[in-house]
Amino acid sequence: MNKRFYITTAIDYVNGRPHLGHAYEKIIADVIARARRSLGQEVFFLTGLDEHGQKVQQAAVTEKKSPQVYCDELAAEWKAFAQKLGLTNNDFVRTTEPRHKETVQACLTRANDAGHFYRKTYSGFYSTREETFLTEKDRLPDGTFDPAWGEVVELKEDNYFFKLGDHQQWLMDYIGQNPNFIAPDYRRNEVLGFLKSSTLEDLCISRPVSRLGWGIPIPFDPGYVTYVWFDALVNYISIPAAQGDPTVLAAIGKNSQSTEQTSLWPADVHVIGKDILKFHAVYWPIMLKALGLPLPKQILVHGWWQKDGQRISKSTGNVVDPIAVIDEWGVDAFRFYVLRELDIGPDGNWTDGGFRARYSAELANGLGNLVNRSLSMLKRYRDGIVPAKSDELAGEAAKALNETRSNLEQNQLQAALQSIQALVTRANQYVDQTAPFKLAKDPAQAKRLDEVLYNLAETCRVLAVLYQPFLPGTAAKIYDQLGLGAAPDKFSEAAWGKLQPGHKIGEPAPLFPRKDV
Ligand code: ME8
Repeated sequence: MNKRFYITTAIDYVNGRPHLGHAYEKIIADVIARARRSLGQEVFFLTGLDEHGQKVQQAAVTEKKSPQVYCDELAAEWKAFAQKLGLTNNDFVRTTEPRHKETVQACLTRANDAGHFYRKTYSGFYSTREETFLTEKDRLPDGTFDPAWGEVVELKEDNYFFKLGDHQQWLMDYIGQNPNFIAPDYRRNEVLGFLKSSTLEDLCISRPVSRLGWGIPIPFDPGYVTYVWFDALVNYISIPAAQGDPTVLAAIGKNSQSTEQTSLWPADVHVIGKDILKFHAVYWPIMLKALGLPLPKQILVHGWWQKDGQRISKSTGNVVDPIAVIDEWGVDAFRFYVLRELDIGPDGNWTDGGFRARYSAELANGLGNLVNRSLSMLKRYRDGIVPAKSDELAGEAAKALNETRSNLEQNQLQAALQSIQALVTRANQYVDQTAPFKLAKDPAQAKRLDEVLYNLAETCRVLAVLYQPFLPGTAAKIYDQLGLGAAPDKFSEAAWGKLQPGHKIGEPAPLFPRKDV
């Protein structure tokens, strides 16, 4: 049984509406998943929803619905959203599903039996909005708490705590010895800095049922439910357990209920946003260590989008609605823009003008124009029949292929797009330099025209394969217009010279209609 390349995203809070940030993260993961498949790996891509907690409970009460009905309705919208983005996830986890809850409870039992938890009385301040306990360190200089915490209440209650502090030195050593564990580098340094400068406080992992009913019951104390993060993070192993992953099943002491065994754990990449870095790079590794499980290979941390230089916010109306953009411009244009504009790491800024400018310059006039004029000329001058092979652009195509492969293997998606675009630019230049429309007027230049037309058609084919993880619909259209039956989803097909002389291409049609803007 081969271990599959296992990639996950953060699971979104079900009670928000899908926005640009959610879409961006899921597209990053989808492109990596598709790229790995194209490179010949077996992939398992997981995304889903985080459905427990106080906010969901409150929202359901406000709408006079049971929390489960409320979640079920919203989950349908989120699943439709995943489809709209063209995601190729292999599973979709909802934390209210029995298969997830069982694993959370098994993990709690294991960790408790191994002595990782203790119960103590907590008294102090609690932020209801963020569902978290606050300490003196969270106070502002004037003694109050930041309004971002929402209502802060004083509490005195018994809870279960997870001994994080015992593992601080181990975690620092691990991060130090595994430079690729947290990417990009500056996020790794941020975690190391935090671990070096502060002592980890033990993590409260429970909430009394009397205060929060909408959660997973703690198996060894029915008076409590699990704190949301201990529930949410476990999705990364609960789905492998449900898929029969032997490593996870052995760690939680369960037998496979699935007929098939799929080896997934450890995850290869957890794609997450910068705000949840501490949960993934500090709490999660320690939870895994307590369960005797290996750590994920990489936590890949992306930045946050703003719109017009301001925080995206429902209350101020400063939002980008991915569905509206996709309906107007197509899903590939949306996928292209977010990955081309923003590297994985820094924060980005969406402007409608910036989106239109890239659409027009890079998609309509760049790739779209190249494919359309190349195939239209082949159709017009050679009746759509591919002429004899020629390899004038083979060197440039090979360069794009090698650079793209290397970038994809390192999850450098923006750099991969730049390498591919360099080939588009070169091929458009080649059209201008060789002027096939002039060659066509001179019968003595027939052989030269054949060469040019072959180079252009073959470059379009190579581009379809290279772009496929990013622009799956467009890549399929290019193959279709080339009259090629198979899907352009195998990277090895990007090798030069696979387009056969004598083959008849299909009908050219614009890929990215120009818009008057
Ligand atoms: O944090 N730009 O859920 P969530 C880019 N349920 N990314 C953004 C963003 C923005 N403006 N806003 C949010 C949660 N995100 C938890 C996760 S994982 C076990 C549990 C990203 O719906 C954010 O950084 O608030 C996170 O990675 C993801 O969207 C889900 O955020």
